[in-house]
Amino acid sequence: MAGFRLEGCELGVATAATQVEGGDLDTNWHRWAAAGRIADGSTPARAADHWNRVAEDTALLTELGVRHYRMGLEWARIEPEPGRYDQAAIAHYGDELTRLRDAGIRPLVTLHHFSEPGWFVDAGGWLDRGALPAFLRYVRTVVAAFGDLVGDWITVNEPSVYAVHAYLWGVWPPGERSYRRTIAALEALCAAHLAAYPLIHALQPDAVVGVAHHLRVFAPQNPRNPAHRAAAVLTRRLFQDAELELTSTGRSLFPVQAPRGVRPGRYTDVQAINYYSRSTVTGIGNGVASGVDVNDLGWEVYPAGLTELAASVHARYPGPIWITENGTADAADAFRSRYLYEHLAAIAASDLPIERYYHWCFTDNFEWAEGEVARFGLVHLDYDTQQRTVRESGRFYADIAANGGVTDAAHDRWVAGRRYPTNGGRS
Ligand code: IFM
Repeated sequence: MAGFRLEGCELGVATAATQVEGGDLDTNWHRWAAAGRIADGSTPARAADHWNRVAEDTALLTELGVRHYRMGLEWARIEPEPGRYDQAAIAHYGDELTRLRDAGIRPLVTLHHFSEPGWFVDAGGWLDRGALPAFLRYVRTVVAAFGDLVGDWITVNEPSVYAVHAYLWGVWPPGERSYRRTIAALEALCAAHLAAYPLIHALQPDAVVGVAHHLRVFAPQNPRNPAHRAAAVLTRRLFQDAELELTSTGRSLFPVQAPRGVRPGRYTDVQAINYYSRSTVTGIGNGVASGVDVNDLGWEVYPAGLTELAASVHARYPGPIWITENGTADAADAFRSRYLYEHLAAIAASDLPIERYYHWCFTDNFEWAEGEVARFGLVHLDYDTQQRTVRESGRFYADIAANGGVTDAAHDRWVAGRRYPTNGGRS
């Protein structure tokens, strides 16, 4: 059985503002790039120039036949100075959202996806007392402006990824290495969600609101080694379980504390999962087993993990699930179709309420500290000319969207014979 139907799960693609829009802005990431901290020397000022190509990109989304588009808002565009809202930027996003709706594509809007204005950074970022009121002011403005065009919101993207890269490993802005401040940043981002959730509902009672969690399978490198097993449990707790519990229920789970005044309750309308890979650990960290299938960034390809994690989330927090990101870095487009096939097949075979799947990414884009080299797009981007070309995997995705699943013919054309590279140990 090569083909399958994808019942009850609608398809979309995902992006984030800083990764696709381009523009010479003052954000934490533009500053980080100016400081020479991007591996390939690129900057988000170029990206996919999406800000100037909304009409072309909406037409491309229509060509792919997707029903959903996850996009981010660039806070620094909307509020370039504290309390000053740029009406032209707001109108620009309003125009984009209108175009999407006119094209029959439902937007899912992310309010914070790793990037923030320079003035917010200067004030101390998420560790400053003023961070939460500033974020809520921005959220109120945005929801009031776009509430008639948007009903689905992600408040914060991958809080633990942001906290760990920025405050523990020091590889993202602000480049700190402090466990204490990592936990404080994680708590601040969770607090931002816990406060934004009721605010959005007060403005828009029918809104669907969630946090996009980056979930990985954490496996002990040697399952017989108790230290490795303990490391897997601890890493999972720090990296995902504490964040999930706090943002879903308002309850503390060591090592994160609920903010004062937050009552336990329901704080998400949907469990939003970003899934890419499995990590093999020996301590607190993020390793990769050897002899496994990997992508261009060396991340293990482990399709079963998607539904393993979704089932584990669903057992704790029943309700609808959206896969708000899933994809792979594959510059040659050699195995992306197989990756798509295997992850969607896992969804099709499960009885979990996975209502939506957003592939990451729509086009190639600026991949944070890695820059432009990591190519996640269904659509290839020539950064110099900004020419977009739908990859074969993009054509496969369009075929899946058109047929409500993978046909045998599509499997033969796009999947059969495609192989992942391995990281050694077996061919
Ligand atoms: O590009 C990122 C995205 O911003 C957040 N989730 C993971 C993606 C791939 O690394």
